[in-house]
Amino acid sequence: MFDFQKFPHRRYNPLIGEWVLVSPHRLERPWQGKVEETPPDSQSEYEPACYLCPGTERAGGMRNPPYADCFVFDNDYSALISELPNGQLDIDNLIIARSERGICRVVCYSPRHNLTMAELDVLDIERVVEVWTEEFIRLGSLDFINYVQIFENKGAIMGCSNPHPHCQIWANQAIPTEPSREHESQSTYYKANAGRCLLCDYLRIESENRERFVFENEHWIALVPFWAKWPFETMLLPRRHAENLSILNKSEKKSLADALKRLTTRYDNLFCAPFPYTMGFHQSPTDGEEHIFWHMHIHFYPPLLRSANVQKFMVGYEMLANTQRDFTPENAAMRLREISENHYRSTGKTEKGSR
Ligand code: H2U
Ligand code: ZN
Repeated sequence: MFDFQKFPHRRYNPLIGEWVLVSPHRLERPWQGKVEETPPDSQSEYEPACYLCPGTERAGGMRNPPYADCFVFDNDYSALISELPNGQLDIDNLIIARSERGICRVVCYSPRHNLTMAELDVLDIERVVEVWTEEFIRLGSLDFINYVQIFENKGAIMGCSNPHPHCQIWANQAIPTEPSREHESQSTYYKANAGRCLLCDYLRIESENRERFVFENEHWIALVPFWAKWPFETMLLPRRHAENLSILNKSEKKSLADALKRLTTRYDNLFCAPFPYTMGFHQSPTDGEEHIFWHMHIHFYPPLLRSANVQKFMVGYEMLANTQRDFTPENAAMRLREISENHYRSTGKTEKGSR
């Protein structure tokens, strides 16, 4: 019997058709590389210099209203523009380009500058889920918007420009690369398996021994996917087959807010520090077609490896060959499962900056 917890092997990611190399035998590799500075924990509730706080001025002279819960606005530095002429370039099928229309939005989760998702009240997160849903429906219904990407960068090492709790929404004409790969895989699986859903089937297998489950609530399951490439990568999946946010009922949305709070709290507690990540939804396209094979989900891709200040780099072999990890996804799931759901900042523990 091959021991997958001990020896090198490759795992297949059926959602995007990629492999990850798992090397559990080299777990205790010494580290003399980059050490992140842990950011100070002592920001105030309101920062007059923050362009996302209520009442402050943004770039370009716009002033934020004195908002009380969520606040959404058009990104002042949008990567996409809604009104554009059509442009096409194709030279011998090798030099190819197309004009791209779209809209970029910024969503502030809360007027309070120094809170993260983990520290918001579940009721506040419910409001965020409501706003995501409204934005998804409104942007998705525009005729030139075929995909709505909701994502959050948290932490300076993930490129987040401001600790004020916020996310972004980029909505555009083309289906971007990652969702498009998932789209193809789920569609192909559905056709090849008499109309069964790839992720419903995956959840059924994972539910048998739950070794990669982190936790579950009434409507959502948080797990480390079998093919996780980031050390503590997780996925949040609705138990019920739902293509996108617009299909979720009230109880499923409440349950999602609960799951988001619990997962982000576990992350912060893992190294007793604000846990950086890129988080985002993958949902069915909004191109007006039927996408019954789509099972929505949320990915969390956190870069931390073994402490608040040692991160994993996706370089070298990862850039040139395929992604690789040392400790197994089962091991990561076990560690996340064992962690408390009471936030460390509320229990009086101090940050650990050490390795
Ligand atoms: P990130 O921290 O995830 O990059 O998000 C902040 C976004 O806020 C970023 O996309 C926008 C930036 O363009 N922004 C404004 O729209 N107005 C501002 O005054 C500053 C930043
Ligand atoms: Zn702020």
